[in-house]
Amino acid sequence: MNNQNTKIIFPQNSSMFSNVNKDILLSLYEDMFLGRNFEDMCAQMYYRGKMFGFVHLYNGQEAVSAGIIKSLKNEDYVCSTYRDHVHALSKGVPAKMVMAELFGKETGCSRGRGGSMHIFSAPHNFLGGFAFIGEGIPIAVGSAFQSVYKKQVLQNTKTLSVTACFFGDGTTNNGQFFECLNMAVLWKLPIIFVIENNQWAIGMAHSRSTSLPEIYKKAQAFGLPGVEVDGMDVLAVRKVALEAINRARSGEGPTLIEALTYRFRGHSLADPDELRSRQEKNAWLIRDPIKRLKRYLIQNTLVTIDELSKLELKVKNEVEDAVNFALSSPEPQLGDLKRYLFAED
Ligand SMILES: Cc1ncc(C[n+]2csc(CCOP(=O)(O)OP(=O)(O)O)c2C)c(N)n1
Ligand SMILES: [Mg+2]
Repeated sequence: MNNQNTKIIFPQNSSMFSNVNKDILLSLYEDMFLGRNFEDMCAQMYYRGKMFGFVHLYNGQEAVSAGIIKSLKNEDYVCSTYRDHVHALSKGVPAKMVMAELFGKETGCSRGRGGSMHIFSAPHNFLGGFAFIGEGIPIAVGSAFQSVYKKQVLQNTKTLSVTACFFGDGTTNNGQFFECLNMAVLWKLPIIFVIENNQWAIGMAHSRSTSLPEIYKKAQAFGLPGVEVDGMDVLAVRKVALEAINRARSGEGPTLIEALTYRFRGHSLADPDELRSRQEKNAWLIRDPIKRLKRYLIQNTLVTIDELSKLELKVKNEVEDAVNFALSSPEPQLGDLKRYLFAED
């Protein structure tokens, strides 16, 4: 079937010997470990009937979220897709508020009205959560535009905020992608387009659906830097992220980053995942970004197994607490059915 046409591209570069301090290494590990555990817990809760609708998990892609978002500042913005839980966690939205949102509870970050595909948090500059593919790209361009406007026209900020806009390989075949690249370059916007090329768009292999499979090369037509990075290597992602963020913040304009990655689960929890070959899945599974960082940390005696075990236990407790919080939280009131449709004074 599709598998015969699927070409597996593994990036050659590895950053594993770069100089990153221990606190940062641990925070990257913690963030990826939280993302993985949170998503595994979601699968459990979904199959127990605790959450409804479509739920798209992020397993396998954690190095992209951690490498990019952990390099941003609090005042920077993140715009996501329907595969959004882990992006929100990396941006600092508390696990319990994301979990409660997935349970449809009033204490969720979108007050239980959004669910899995519409995670949103104004205090964390987390712009969502969008069910339509490509829907977030113009929103992210707007976010980058307001930052420039505030600085240059209103003169009320000292530095530019950067917006990181995430989307998938399949989405790059949509029109908004090209329109937004054009505007971002034209106006030198402080934005990073992060393409998570996980090789598939539901059951459509990337190489069968696009004219030029190397997405980063499409940047050239619009005149912005296009960078390909190993999306299973958090330190490699972090390195290109920092360069792109510096560029954006100093007013030099946008960068396109194509992170080569893979999702370890089906497209959504409703997908039996029968289209991708076992051979292809295994080839990517051995490149698991979390195990890879762990190996690197231990082999280079940067941390002890004890330190990592403590961190892992802390994260597992955080995810347990998130479930208990979501379970014990109230449902939205029926009388509030129409609330939040419009802004309140
Ligand atoms: C405008 C629009 N068209 C079609 C869909 C149906 N759809 C949902 S996910 C998806 C594939 C997207 O693949 P990709 O961008 O690679 O993201 P991934 O799921 O791999 O993270 C499609 C076509 C949609 N949600 N929105
Ligand atoms: Mg994809």
